[in-house]
Amino acid sequence: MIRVVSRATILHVDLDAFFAAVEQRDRPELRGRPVIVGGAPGARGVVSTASYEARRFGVRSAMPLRTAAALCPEGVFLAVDGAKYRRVSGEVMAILRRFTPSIEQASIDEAFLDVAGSEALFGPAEEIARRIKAAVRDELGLTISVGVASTKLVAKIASDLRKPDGLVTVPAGQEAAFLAPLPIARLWGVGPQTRAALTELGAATIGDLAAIPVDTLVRRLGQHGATLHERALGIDPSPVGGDAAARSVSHEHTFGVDTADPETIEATLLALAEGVAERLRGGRVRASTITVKIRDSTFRTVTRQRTLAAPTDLAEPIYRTALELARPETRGRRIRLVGVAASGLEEPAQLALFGEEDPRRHRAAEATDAIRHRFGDRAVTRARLLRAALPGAEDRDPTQPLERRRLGPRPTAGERESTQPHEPRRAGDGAWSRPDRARPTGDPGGADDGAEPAD
Ligand code: TTP
Ligand code: MG
Ligand code: MG
Repeated sequence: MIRVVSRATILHVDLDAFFAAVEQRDRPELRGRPVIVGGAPGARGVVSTASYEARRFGVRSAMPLRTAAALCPEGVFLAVDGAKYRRVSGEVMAILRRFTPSIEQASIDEAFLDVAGSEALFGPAEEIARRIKAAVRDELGLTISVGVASTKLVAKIASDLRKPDGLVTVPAGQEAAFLAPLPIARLWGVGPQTRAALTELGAATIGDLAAIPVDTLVRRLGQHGATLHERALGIDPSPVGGDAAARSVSHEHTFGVDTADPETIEATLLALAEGVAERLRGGRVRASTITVKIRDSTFRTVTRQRTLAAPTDLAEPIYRTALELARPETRGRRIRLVGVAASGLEEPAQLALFGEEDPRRHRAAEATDAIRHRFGDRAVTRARLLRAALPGAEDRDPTQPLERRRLGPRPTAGERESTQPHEPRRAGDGAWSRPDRARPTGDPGGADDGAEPAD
């Protein structure tokens, strides 16, 4: 195989135990103690993150707070202060921007940087990584872990390898050797179903996967098999600051009490759809793929996805689609959590390709956004939401600001079901699963690809 070996100039930066580290920084008495951010120990809801001290007790992100309290009775439980973490996140990103303009924020606490053009000024990529670590430590009192590699895929895996306060460089040409001993679950695009299929084929490590003939993988997993083969070798063509199609916007809501009431579930989906639409309009993008996430009282988590006929930034089509997707999954079940995500984002330049929706509806929606900004989210809401007494958009999902999360690319979309339990750590980008990269329009929607659950 011929391939151009590029240099290792891509950095992936990720803060260590971000929310908890901010709290420990601001409250020195918490340093060295097990800190669990997410809420009171007896509360419903889940752990956002835990300090490394708390992780020793087995506490993990997305674990129910009550489980965390049982595992770590001496833990210090703190509420999520979304506004503070967003502010600190902005400060970190500002430091990163001093080193290169080529930056792609991937979640609230991580970013990819391409420093190819900065080496003349700041030294080789690894030296830049050291400088960034020092700047974040000295100026913000936080530690980060950095991976340096020739592709985003490998840089991201590298940054996670020696946490906390890690720095791992994978020289160009050594990607496959670096990945070979690692478990396949580390790769983007290996959810529980794919993992099961690969295990059947005898692959436990990425090296095992790389050794399977591509034909075999394609026969078993379709086009996804071919992509996985490339990823196993460290090949990832996506550029830093890549296309909007790989980003998403999502909102989710955990009910105070599990509910089987269709009215409540529908009203919640509407509120979430409105929040998502508002953020799309705020980001001047439209989405072509809608995903719903449903978790029931047994913690069975399902995601369903559909590609729209035309991209949108309006609540109505998002809500309609979410409702259709959610209905079969919620009927007769007690529901704990619902989420709505929009992905396959397109910027206005691309939008000209699609028929414009009614411009008056857009103006009305934008006016609504303006009022929300002036008077708070609760000022404008529909009658049925008032009845349901739902939280405002800002309360719903404090971990998800209007940032553009980089999502692991997926080869195919379609409706799919995840297996339980929810596995947030592998995704690494927040409490919510990673919806897909948009399918090219024209690709029929709604098929179950069965290959890769969004978990
Ligand atoms: P992560 O970077 O995944 O985790 P982390 O920074 O807490 O720890 P690590 O050292 O392993 O990187 O997520 C960043 C923040 O996002 C995290 O501090 C809290 C929030 N988050 C959630 O709210 N829920 C989740 O399930 C996850 C994974 C993160
Ligand atoms: Mg982190
Ligand atoms: Mg992160």
